[in-house]
Amino acid sequence: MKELLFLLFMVTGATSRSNSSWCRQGCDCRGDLKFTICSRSHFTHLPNRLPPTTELLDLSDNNISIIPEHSFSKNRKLRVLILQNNNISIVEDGGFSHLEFLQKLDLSWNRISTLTEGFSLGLAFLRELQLAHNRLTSLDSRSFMHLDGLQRLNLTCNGIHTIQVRSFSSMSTLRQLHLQDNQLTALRSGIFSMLRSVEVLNLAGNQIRETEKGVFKPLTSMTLLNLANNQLTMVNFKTFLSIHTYSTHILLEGNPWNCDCDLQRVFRKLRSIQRLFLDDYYNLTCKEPPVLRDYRLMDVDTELCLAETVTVLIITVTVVITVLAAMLMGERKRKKKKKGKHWTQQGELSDESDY
Ligand SMILES: *[C@@H]1O[C@H](CO)[C@@H](O)[C@H](O)[C@H]1NC(C)=O
Ligand SMILES: *[C@@H]1O[C@H](CO)[C@@H](O)[C@H](O)[C@H]1NC(C)=O
Ligand SMILES: *[C@@H]1O[C@H](CO)[C@@H](O)[C@H](O)[C@H]1NC(C)=O
Ligand SMILES: *[C@@H]1O[C@H](CO)[C@@H](O)[C@H](O)[C@H]1NC(C)=O
Ligand SMILES: CC(=O)N[C@H]1CO[C@H](CO)[C@@H](O)[C@@H]1O
Repeated sequence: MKELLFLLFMVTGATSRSNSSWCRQGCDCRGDLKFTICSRSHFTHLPNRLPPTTELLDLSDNNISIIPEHSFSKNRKLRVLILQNNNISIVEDGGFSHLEFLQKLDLSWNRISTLTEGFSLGLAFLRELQLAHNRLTSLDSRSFMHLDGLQRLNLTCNGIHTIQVRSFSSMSTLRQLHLQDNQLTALRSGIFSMLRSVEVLNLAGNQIRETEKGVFKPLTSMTLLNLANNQLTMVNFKTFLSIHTYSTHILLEGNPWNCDCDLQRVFRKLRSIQRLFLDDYYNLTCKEPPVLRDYRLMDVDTELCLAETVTVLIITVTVVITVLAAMLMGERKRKKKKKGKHWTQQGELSDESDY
C-alpha cells in the first residue's frame, strides 16, 4: 500500500513538474493537457498562459469581467469553453474570433446586456451557446450574425422583451431555441422566419398575450412548442393551423384563459387537427369569466356553450322562419297585385276594344 502511494506520488509529482510551466496556478491540467480546469480560482482576468493543446477550458466560478479582443489567440484548439458564473459584462468585438474549432460556449450566469456583431465573429462552427441568466433585453439582426452552424441556443432567464425580425436569420441549422423566463409580450410574425430546423421552441414563462397569425409558420420541423405560463387569454385558431409539421406537441398550461364559447370552439377545432397534440389540455384552467374562475376548461366545455348553441339555434330558426314568412307574404301580395293589375289591364284592353 505504502509503495503504491509512493509510486502515485512519484507519478503525479513528475507530471506536475514537467507540465508546471504550462499549467498556471489555480488550474488543473489533465489528459495530455487537453483538459484545463480553472474553476473557482478567484481569477479576475483571463489567464494568459494555458497549455496550447487545451481542447476543454473550464473557467467557471471566477470573477472575470471582460473578454478582450483577440483573447485565446494561443488556444486555437479549444472545442469547449466554459465561462459560467463569472462577472462578464463586456465581450469586446472579436473576443472569441480565434476559436474557429469551438463547439460549445457557456456564458451563462454573467452580466452580458448586449451582443454586438463582433461577439459572434469567427464562431461559424459553434454548435451550442449558453447565455442563460444574463441581462439581455433585446435581440436584433447583429446579435448572432456569424453563428451559421448553431444547433442549440439557450437564452433562458434574461430580460428579453424585443426580438427584431431577422434576429435569428443566420440560424437555419438551429434545433433548440430556449427563450423561457423572459419578458416577451407579443410574437410578431417574421421573428422566427429562418428557423426551419428548430425542433424545440420554449417560450414558457414570458408575458405573451398576442401571437400574430403567421409567426409559427416557418417552423416546419417543430415537435415541441411550449407556451405555458404566459398571459394568453384566447388563441387565434389560424396561428396554430398554420403550423405545418408532421407532428407538434403544444403546451398551454398556466395561462389566464377567458373560457368563453369562442375559446371552446377554437379548442374543439384545434383538438381535431391530427398533427397537433395539446398535451396539457386537461390542465388548462379558466381565469375569466369570473363565474368560471379556476374551473378546468374541459369541464365547462359542454354546459355553457351548449346553452349558447341552443340559443343561437333558436334565434337562427326564428329569424329564418320570420324571413320565410315575410317572403311568403310578399309573394302572395305580389301575386294578388299582379292579378289585380291583370284585371285592370284586361279592363283597359276591353276599354280599348270598346273604341
Ligand atoms: C467575486 O468577487 C466578490 C467580491 O470581491 C466575492 O465576494 C466573490 O466571492 C467572488 N466570487 C468568486 C467566484 O470568486
Ligand atoms: C464586476 O464587474 C463590474 C463592472 O462591470 C465591476 O464594477 C465589479 O467590480 C466587478 N466585480 C468583481 C467582483 O470583479
Ligand atoms: C438552459 O440554461 C439553464 C440555466 O443555466 C439550464 O438549467 C438548462 O438546463 C439549459 N437548457 C438547455 C437545454 O441547455
Ligand atoms: C397536469 O398537472 C398535474 C399537476 O400539476 C401534473 O402532474 C401533470 O404532469 C400535468 N399534465 C401535463 C400533461 O402537463
Ligand atoms: C498529466 C500530463 O498531462 N502530463 C504531460 C506532461 O507533459 C508531457 C510532455 O510535455 C506529456 O508527455 C505528459 O503527458
